Amino acid sequence: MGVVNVTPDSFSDGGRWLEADAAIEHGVELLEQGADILDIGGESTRPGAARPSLQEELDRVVPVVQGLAREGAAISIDTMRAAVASAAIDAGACIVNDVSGGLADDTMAETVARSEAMFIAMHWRGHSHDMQSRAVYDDVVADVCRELRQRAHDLMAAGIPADRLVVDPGLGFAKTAEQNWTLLRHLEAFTRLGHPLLVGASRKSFLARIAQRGEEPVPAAERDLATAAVSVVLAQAGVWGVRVHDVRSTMAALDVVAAIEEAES
Ligand code: PMM
Repeated sequence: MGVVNVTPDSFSDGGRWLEADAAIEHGVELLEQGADILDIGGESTRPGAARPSLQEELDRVVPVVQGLAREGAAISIDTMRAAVASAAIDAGACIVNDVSGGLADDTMAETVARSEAMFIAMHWRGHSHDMQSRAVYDDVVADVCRELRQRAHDLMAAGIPADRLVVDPGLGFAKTAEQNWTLLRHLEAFTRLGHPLLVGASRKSFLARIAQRGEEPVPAAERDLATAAVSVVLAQAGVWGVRVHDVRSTMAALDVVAAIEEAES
């Protein structure tokens, strides 16, 4: 899954169209590099980020979904708003990726249930402005598993069939760096939940110490090698999907895993 973030800093009309065109071009590039799914998002979930209005989010993502659906891409819409999910499905999206797992908007589950879209439910404990204060667990693996199992149960009770539900442990969302590593060490606990598993580690701040050689943390744009290494671990654990910004490096990593799996035993 390749990430297409449409989160511009300026909102002039001209700028908006340029942003959409640039996002579509970027999405096409990710498809050429081997992405199976494009994840289009119009809201930044970085700690401290302000939420866009509903209208702003719609204006950002709908033209990009339409443009990339026309290219034949399988589109996932990364949103916490049912109205955005619904508009994106109408525009050609077949997956709704909700970092709140349906908790941020209580009409999300029924909206997805009424459609034919798949739903990705990520583990979430609250909006990004104060989420790191919620990174408190007795046992991070057991607690995240229990909360995700409960979420999957509630989403299925709201009408989303089990075979349309993907779960995600939500690396970096109300988790410290150490907790992210612990979750990656215990991926089997999540594959055992009985749903396909998606994991998003790409360029996250817990990777800032990987290959760090001086005082300075490794900047986000230089974390793709570490991300690709995590993709190897995820593929070997049998996940359904990896959500990454740089598709080329992760494709190389996944090709290595596939070549080893196909080699004579
Ligand atoms: N991470 C981000 C955004 N959306 N969706 C899922 N399912 N899982 C994630 O881990 C996830 C996500 C934040 O990453 P970005 O802002 O760097 O794209």
